[in-house]
Amino acid sequence: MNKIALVTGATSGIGEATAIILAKNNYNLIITGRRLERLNKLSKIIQEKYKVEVQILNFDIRSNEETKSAFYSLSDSWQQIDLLVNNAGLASGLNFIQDGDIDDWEKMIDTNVKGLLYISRLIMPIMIKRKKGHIVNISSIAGKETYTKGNVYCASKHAVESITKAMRIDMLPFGIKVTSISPGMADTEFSTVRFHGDKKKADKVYENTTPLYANDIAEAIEFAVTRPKHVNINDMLIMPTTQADSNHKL
Ligand code: NDP
Ligand code: 8X3
Repeated sequence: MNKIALVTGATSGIGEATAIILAKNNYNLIITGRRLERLNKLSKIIQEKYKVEVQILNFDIRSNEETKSAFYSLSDSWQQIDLLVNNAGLASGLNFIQDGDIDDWEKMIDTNVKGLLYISRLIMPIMIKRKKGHIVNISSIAGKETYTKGNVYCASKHAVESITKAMRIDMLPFGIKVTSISPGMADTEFSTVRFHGDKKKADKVYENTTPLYANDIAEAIEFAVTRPKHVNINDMLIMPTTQADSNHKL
């Protein structure tokens, strides 16, 4: 029987690349996000190419009600999730904290922190009951450092780091693995979303440099989830060769 992985935010970037690499590793997949057309397209590609089964959950992870009703729409056998990849997340805006937009702050905290908690709260008890499972949380270099104008995004990813450590401690008795993956600059839709759809401004972030690509992070996740039962990868910080830290980039 194939294992089951649920990947949040699989409609683009790191989540999409992760869903594909997990399908290559014979996982049956539950893919989530708000853009249904993209989920349908990805599901079709994955099923045709990798011959695994796919379920789509189309919901906004900022809503606990939507998250619960999407999750409980799964059959009992699909709820037996072996791997949860908490990837859905975003930066919204890039302003000094004193000029911050409250709507941007709420989007980031509600998605990156509360959304991650909502879906995890549904799946952790199932993993505990089965005494197995693996949770991979996508943090960031922004969860380890704070940079100019990064304020609330960095705070949300610092929270992810802390939640990851808490999960590892509280689920230690049940044999559940918990991994944190922290990418540096990766060329996805991330900057377009951060700049509220301004693609020109987003493209400038990746101009004249060689950033990470989504697949680089998917490969790191693949490594973490294919270790033997007795090995847990606690933490991976993955940077482009052109970036030393948040403040030093070529
Ligand atoms: P993308 O913008 O390409 O992908 C973000 C994904 O999150 C999309 O699938 C989006 O789906 C989903 N998402 C966002 N908001 C919601 C929501 N309210 N409900 C459900 N799903 C949502 O960016 P990345 O692939 O780069 O980002 C993935 C993760 O990686 C994020 O957590 C990000 O913080 C982190 N990260 C990114 C880095 C980068 O430089 N790119 C570096 C470090 C970390 P949809 O819009 O369809 O709902
Ligand atoms: C995304 C990378 O450096 O923009 O988490 O915070 S960064």
